[in-house]
Amino acid sequence: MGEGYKNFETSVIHEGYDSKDHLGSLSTPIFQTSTFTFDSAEQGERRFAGNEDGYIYSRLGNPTVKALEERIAALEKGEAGLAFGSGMAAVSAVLIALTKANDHIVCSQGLYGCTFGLLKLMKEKYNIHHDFCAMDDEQVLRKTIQPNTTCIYVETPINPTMKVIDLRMVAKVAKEYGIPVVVDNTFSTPYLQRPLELGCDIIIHSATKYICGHGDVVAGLVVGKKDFIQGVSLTTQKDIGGIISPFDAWLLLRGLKTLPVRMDRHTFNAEKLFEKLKQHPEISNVYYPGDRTHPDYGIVESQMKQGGGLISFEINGTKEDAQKFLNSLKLIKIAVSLGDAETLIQHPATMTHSVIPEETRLKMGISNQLIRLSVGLESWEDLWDDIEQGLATLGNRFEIQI
Ligand code: LCS
Repeated sequence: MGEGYKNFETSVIHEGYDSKDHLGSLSTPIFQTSTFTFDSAEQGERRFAGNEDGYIYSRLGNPTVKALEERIAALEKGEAGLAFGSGMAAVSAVLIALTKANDHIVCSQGLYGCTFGLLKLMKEKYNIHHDFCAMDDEQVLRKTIQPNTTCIYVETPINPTMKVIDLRMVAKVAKEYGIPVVVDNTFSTPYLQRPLELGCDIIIHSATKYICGHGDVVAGLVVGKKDFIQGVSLTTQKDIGGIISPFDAWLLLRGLKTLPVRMDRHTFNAEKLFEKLKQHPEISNVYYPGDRTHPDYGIVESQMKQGGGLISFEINGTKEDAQKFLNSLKLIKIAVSLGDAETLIQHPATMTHSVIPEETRLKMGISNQLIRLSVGLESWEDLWDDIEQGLATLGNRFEIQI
């Protein structure tokens, strides 16, 4: 469980590492090694048998990676953590660990496109079915759970629709059936939301996003009970092999140190832009968890510290209008990914969620006019100037009808 520092802002900097253990090095050393030497053949035997602590080979564990794993576990208030080479390596390791052929998964009504792709693959290859559920009604959730359901898989806020799910309610229902709740906490980070404290069981992150914060690493993290994490570490991670490199683990440890400061600024900027976007005539709908007028704001208030840095909105027009708006931006970059210092914008229907068949995608609330904005750390005024000039290029479209 780590040192147990009282405050998050201290844990992000100190958990999982003590300079006294490393010749006083303030920064965590990068153990850039594939393997570890044994003092004797017998020691090698003891390590492989699990009778002696110590490192063997970097796919099975590495000190730099371990510091990251201990830090994320402490931040999520979990027993243990595990780092992966991508968010999808983390998602697939967890889902494969929790299922066998012919099982069933209940999912939130909306998932990142590649998670959707993985579920499709699991269905086609192993007959592991899934059902989507809005999870806004306890009874409907109970009805969606089957005798062979082995987990509930939730994103909240959901990428990219920003819908939120009441995690306490989902955890309560799951307990009745004795099945674990997996939460993809990528959008919130443990600074804004800690699902384990709300009764959920397993956390997944695409650490590529806010945890890294600088757009230079692809990585994933999982947090959960010690036994579960050890099981994943010795099976779906060890034998499938989606591990993180020591250098990338080091970059994540560095990024984490500023997570609270960055999240406060992302949220500050997003709140400013949300207010502006809401009032603009070229925009029909704006979706932001920090929207105090939204009927689900009560859920947000009860489980999130702030609304975060992501906003989605619908252009009052067509897919082509949405693309024209993106093309007109000068400061904001057209790119998938999120959580970076740079503000990024993308069109989910043709980019991150394009693998989802149109009918299912529309049911999830991902229209052809929907745009996702990952609000960065720049001056919000400069960002708004850019958005405003971009929206102005769409002007006068309705004049013909007057
Ligand atoms: N979970 C969520 C909620 C995500 O948004 C992503 C990636 C993943 C898992 C997978 O993580 P990765 O393997 O990329 O580290 N989301 C992306 C997005 O919205 N734009 O680009 C990638």
